[in-house]
Amino acid sequence: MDRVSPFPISTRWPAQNPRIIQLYSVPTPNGVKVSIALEELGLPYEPHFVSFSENEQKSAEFLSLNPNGKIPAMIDPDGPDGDPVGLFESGAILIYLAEKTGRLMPNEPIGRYETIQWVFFQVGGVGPMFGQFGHFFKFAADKIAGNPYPVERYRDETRRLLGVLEERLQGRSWLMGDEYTIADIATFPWVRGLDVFYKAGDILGLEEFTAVRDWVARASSRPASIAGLDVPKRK
Ligand SMILES: N[C@@H](CCC(=O)N[C@@H](CS)C(=O)NCC(=O)O)C(=O)O
Repeated sequence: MDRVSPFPISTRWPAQNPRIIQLYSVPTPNGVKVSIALEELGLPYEPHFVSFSENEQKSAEFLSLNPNGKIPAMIDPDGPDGDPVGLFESGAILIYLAEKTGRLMPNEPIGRYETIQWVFFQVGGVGPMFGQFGHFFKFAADKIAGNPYPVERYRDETRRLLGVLEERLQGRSWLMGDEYTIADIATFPWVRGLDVFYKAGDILGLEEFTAVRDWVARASSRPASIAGLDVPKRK
């Protein structure tokens, strides 16, 4: 038997090529972190689209790989010691891919921990706070009509986090300096999404964050980003 079939998720999303990484995702800021990293690393992978409109992320097959019912999730049939490994949480997946390949993260210990620190900053701060901002500003605006508090709260926190990134990027091309790492890959899709998905450039005053804007433009224009930003294709 191949090494992907034992994972129940493969009954709903069968692997065409079970010898390569299987990615279960949607092209959202969390999902594209993994496709962009895989493209940067040149690792072959098979993307599977998980339909939110059909609530597939909460299906029994998906929950068998990620009990938290959120994309992205991944199976590497060629994991540590050649054994297959299934993973969820984008930050854990990015660290795994960096360590598997010895790329996209400095090898020396302090640089490695600093990179992981910025990945956690994204996963614990940028993602949840920007996500709440987008929820109230765009997706649930009708539910809070007449109450400015939710948008103001998350707008202020989003701007504060952008300020942290702006400061970090002074004199640096990337979050870790000269080296493009998983910290950039984790973070830039979320900042890009403020404009592209939420159309919130004005309310957030995005033009003030010049170093952040230049960094997003640099990261977005990398060939791997262009290739990974639309994966898996929406059905
Ligand atoms: N901390 C998780 C967050 C994942 C997450 O929030 N994924 C969203 C899409 S961006 C999702 O699957 N939402 C569907 C749902 O909550 O049902 C990670 O970084 O992987």
